[in-house]
Amino acid sequence: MSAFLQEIEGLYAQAMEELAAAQTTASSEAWYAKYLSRKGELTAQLRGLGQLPADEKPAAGKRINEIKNGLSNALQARQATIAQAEMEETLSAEGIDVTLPGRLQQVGKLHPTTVAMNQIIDIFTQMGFEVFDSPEVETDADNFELLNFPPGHPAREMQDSFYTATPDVILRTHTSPGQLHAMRKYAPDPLRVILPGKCYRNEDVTARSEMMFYQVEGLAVGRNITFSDLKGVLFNYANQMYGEGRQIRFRKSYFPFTEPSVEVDVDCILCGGEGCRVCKYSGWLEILGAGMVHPVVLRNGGYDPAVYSGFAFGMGIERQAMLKYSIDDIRYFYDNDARFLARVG
Ligand code: FA5
Repeated sequence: MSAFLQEIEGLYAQAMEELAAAQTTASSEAWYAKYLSRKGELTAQLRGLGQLPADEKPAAGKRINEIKNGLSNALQARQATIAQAEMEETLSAEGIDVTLPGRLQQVGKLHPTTVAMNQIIDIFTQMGFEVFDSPEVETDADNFELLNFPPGHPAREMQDSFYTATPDVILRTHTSPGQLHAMRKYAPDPLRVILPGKCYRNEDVTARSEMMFYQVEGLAVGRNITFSDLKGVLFNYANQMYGEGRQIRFRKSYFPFTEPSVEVDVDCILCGGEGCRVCKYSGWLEILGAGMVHPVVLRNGGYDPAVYSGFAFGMGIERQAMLKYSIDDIRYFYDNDARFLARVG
């Protein structure tokens, strides 16, 4: 064997030995730079090929190419082994068990108030009610006075208001001022609307009461509307919302804008009517106020009370959701606890 071939065989053996000792990606790359790169030792040998006597060149050239291919293949195999070992080391250091199933992606849900509100809207729109938008900021006149609460009227005490910096402009305490907006738009035509939205009251926050809550108002005005129509609509609503056979009861009540006025209760589904914290141990949960639209309000809305009559109702959405989903404290609704939000819907 020529001296040249002896030298490159020695280089080959040495390179293979060093490659077998390389333990990291970085050391395998250094090995590549040392032997196979353009400035590497094997490339330098290739350049020396030109100096060989002509009869040695073919055999030497062939052997150098074989060695180069052998080293390239060996490098590829070594790097695959190193990458596998490095991955295993990282995985065991991070304590990941790759055989465990992956984590499910959390999908967002509608807020329980929105779920209940959509159900209520669906039930009433099926009965022919149209959704009517009305503002959250109202004048004292529309929130109270034109609904038959004169200034200083004791019924105003039922709804402590949040005032704005503008005199006589308040955050609405109920959705009832929307009745006036709807009547002004439709009078003298008949109307059947529901008005969903936020209300604000300066109240102590308890398990049953929030300072900000949602109501849905209902209003129907026409020539022959009677209290029986109101009862029929509310029975139908309660059966669809809470299931057939639900108990509801009408209690006489007072609102300045309806006459006669009632409050409607559903039997408490948290305690089955036996009495609990939510129903204040009465077995019943008040869900809405209702009545026949007061003649003064009809007139303020643009209808002649001698010709037209109407009924109205207003219900609290969170209270309905509490009943339907067995939620025993209204404060959960706006605490933003994702566990609560995931419960409904
Ligand atoms: C009213 O607000 C009347 N506007 C309802 C009405 C409309 C009567 C049309 C007649 C005709 P009341 O203050 O009772 O009434 O409230 C109605 C419903 O809103 C209550 O039954 C309750 O479900 C809900 N609600 C009232 N205050 C709060 C509160 N602080 N937090 C949560 N829900 C409340």
